[in-house]
Amino acid sequence: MLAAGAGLGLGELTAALAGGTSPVVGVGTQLIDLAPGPAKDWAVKNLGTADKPILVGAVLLAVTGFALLAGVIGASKPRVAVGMTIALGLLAILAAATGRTLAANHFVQVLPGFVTLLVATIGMFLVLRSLNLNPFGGRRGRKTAAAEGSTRIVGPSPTRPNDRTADLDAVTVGSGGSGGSAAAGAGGAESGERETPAGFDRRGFLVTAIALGAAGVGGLAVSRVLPGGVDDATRAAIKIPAPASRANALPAGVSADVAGVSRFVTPNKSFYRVDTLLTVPKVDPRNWELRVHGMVDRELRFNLADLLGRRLVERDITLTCVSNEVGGPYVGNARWIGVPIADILQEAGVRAGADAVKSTSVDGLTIGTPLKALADGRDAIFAVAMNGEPLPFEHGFPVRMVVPGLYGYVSATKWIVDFEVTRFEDFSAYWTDRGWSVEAPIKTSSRIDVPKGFARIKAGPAVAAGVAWAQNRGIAKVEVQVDEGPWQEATLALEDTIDTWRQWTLRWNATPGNHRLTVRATDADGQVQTTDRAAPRPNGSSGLHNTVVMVE
Ligand SMILES: Nc1nc2c(c(=O)[nH]1)N[C@H]1C(S)=C(S)[C@@H](COP(=O)(O)O)O[C@H]1N2
Ligand SMILES: [Mo]
Repeated sequence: MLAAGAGLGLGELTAALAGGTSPVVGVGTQLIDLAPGPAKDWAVKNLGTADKPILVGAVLLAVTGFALLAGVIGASKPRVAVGMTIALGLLAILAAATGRTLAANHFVQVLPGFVTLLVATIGMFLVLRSLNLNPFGGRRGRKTAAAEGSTRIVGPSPTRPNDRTADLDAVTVGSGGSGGSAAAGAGGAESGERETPAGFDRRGFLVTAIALGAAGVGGLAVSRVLPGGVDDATRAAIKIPAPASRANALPAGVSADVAGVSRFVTPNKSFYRVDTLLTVPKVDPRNWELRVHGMVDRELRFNLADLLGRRLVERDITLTCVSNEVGGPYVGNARWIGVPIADILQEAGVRAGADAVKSTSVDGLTIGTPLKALADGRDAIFAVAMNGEPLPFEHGFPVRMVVPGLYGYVSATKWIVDFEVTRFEDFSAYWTDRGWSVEAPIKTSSRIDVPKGFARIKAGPAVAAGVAWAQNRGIAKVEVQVDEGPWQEATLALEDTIDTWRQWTLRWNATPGNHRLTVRATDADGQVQTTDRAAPRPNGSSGLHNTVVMVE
């Protein structure tokens, strides 16, 4: 048990430090994969979310039993015990090598199993040797000669200075302080050893046992308190399969050719970020799982490999934060790849009466989304990639929701782990508890990027440009007003999709003096952006963006 414990402890530590499959989780996952359907259904139904710890506990129990058996057999057949230990290690390696794997590097994948094999085997060998059951020596171990003259080892014995047991007891005597207690200690040791086999290396056994115990407990403890999470190389190495349905190639005409206007595709590095976390979760994709449950006919669970193996779609979708002030920066457009949420809902089978989804991120934050927005044909997805790479950690790696037309706080759950079909009346989400609306479709909005506020420009022909968005409806028209003049229709850049923002430009004749430019958009439903000023809370800012320029 000491040998197996040390192997598992250091195996877990390796998994935590280097990545790769944890021996216990690897074997457990294989058991899940190999379990027949009815057994899985039973576990899901009767054990619920406790199924994971129960499975891990069962694996540990089995390992303990196996190790115990190896130990008992080892007393008479030490080689068999070493063989059984090797078999245990090989099982860990086999589970890692054949399990669902996301690591690009197979060596790292099996490294923890290999460490378990090595440490457990060496540990078993050392324990056996210290018990004078050297599995490879035909003759007795190194202590035999020293013990030969006596059928048992006695206490402190100045006549045998080479005996390590004697040394140990000599130290006990020396540090005992009073002769009485030292004598008692030595006497106890003496009586305790009457039954031990000839050549039993007590100190060797103790040192080995303590070392193996420390390796097991220490390795396990350290692996649990390590900061955890994966490094960026692991994230970047995940291969996103080619989507079954590609986004349209971007026509050059989606970008207004004006310096200073927002880039049509927002680079990941400059994409706005809104969440409640001080440290970005670095979810290990090997341990990640999404649970789909609630008012469904079938509870479903997906790991990342499962999702990557499904039908993927690639879509350009503009995200907006409800906290964005008029003219503010919390809007960005990216090319996402993901699994259509509608596919998953259909597979799970939504029960009558459900009207919402409560999704939960790895940090426990909850978001409520109207069910109809996930199943009305729009491209709501479980996104796995953003602008050609796996999701950046800050943007929800490994999987987040993206729903065109809804503000992020009611739809864009990053680091998602739980997806529960339910009813709005049965829960309240994180932001709803903080004074934001339960439902929040994105308001038709527009922004002036050029000129910047209070810019100085030369009199004469000038250009204004910016972006407008009304995701899931589309932008039909953008107009600009100079001072109190008539609304002038801006030139719209090509539309990518109705779910993306749209760029606009207006050429105007700048006359000396200060001028105010105001912009308004009309969505494809014909709704003109409202002039009513509203603060972001509770369901998004409204009102028209304007910019003052100084013309010289
Ligand atoms: N887990 C989690 N997901 C979250 C949030 C959060 O705080 N935690 N914020 C939401 C909000 S308010 C917005 S606007 C978007 C922002 O996504 P981004 O940071 O990738 O731009 O994520 C949404 N998803
Ligand atoms: Mo947001």
